[in-house]
Amino acid sequence: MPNTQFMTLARHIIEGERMHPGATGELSKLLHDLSLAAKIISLEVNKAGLVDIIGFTGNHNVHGEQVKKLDVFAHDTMIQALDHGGHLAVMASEESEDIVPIPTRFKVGKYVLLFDPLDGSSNIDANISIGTIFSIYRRVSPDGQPGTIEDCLQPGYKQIVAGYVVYGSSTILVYSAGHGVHGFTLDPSFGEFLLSHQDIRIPKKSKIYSINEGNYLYWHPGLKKYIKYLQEEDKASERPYSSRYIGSMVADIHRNLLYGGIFMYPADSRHPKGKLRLMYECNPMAFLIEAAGGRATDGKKRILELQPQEIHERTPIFIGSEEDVKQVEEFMAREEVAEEVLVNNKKS
Ligand code: FDP
Repeated sequence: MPNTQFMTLARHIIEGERMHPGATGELSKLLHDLSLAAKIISLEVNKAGLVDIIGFTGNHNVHGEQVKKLDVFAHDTMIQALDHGGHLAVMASEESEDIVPIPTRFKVGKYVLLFDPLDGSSNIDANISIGTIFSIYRRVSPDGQPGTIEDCLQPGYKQIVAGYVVYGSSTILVYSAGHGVHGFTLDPSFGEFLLSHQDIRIPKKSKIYSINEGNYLYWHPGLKKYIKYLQEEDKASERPYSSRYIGSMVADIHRNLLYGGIFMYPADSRHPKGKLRLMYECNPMAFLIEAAGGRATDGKKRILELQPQEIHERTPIFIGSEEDVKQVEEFMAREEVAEEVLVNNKKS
């Protein structure tokens, strides 16, 4: 057991790599560059109220949402910190419609990085926690060539590392390379991420649900019943649950990871695919939550097994404490069976 006192992120990554004989150190360098980008973004996020950086650029991102200057800054910072290290073949970002190639003047490497540079950005003006989410794969296209869209469109179970950085009351980077989920808090006085949350495990059952209840009218009938069930009183099953919804995925998931909870962004009658993005929001979060002992599905299928068709596709998501996610799946499945019986009865 290594001494965890003053365990920096850099040391933790290197010690993790030592457990894999034959590792080239490229992944460590990639994670190091990523943490550098996180420090720069964190600094800028903290200055957001001081400098005249908040506000709309007047542009829209690929999803038609208004882009704020800080989103652009975070996207550019990620690329500038990561494109020249020689470890990446290609990148993809929420802020870029197409894949982000590695400039030809730099060496191409064997890894693929997908990221959401600043998730929850509609909260920036209100000083609410926001975050950066990232996902790393091994390339599938031939080495030495520019990376391709196929490198980016791999199912989530093929991720080798995933993580997020939450810019909140402090800046915390949480990552997993598959074995354990670890959190590091940025010490702003000397600019190092220090191990603060070792081997995080999400409680199997929780008392917290997180969902945008403003969409209630449009939900699946099983989901409506489930939420009503959580609000009923029953001491044995520790109901009613508490409702906690920040509306900033990184912050909501981070809280639920530590305290236990279920976070849901379902499909609804207006948005049949939900809202959140599979490749750089749901997959990395599902990888982390599963590594912490939780569960993540689209209501039926495991998020990590969904075969992506395009970089910016959306998926419904139910993620968090295992028993709670299983229970909402059961509520929805039961309602679908009941509906089928009704339809069949009408026909006969
Ligand atoms: P935002 O629109 O502020 O960028 O993925 C985007 C996201 O935030 C998530 O971080 C958040 O969980 C979700 O959207 C909030 O959506 P609603 O406002 O529809 O609840």
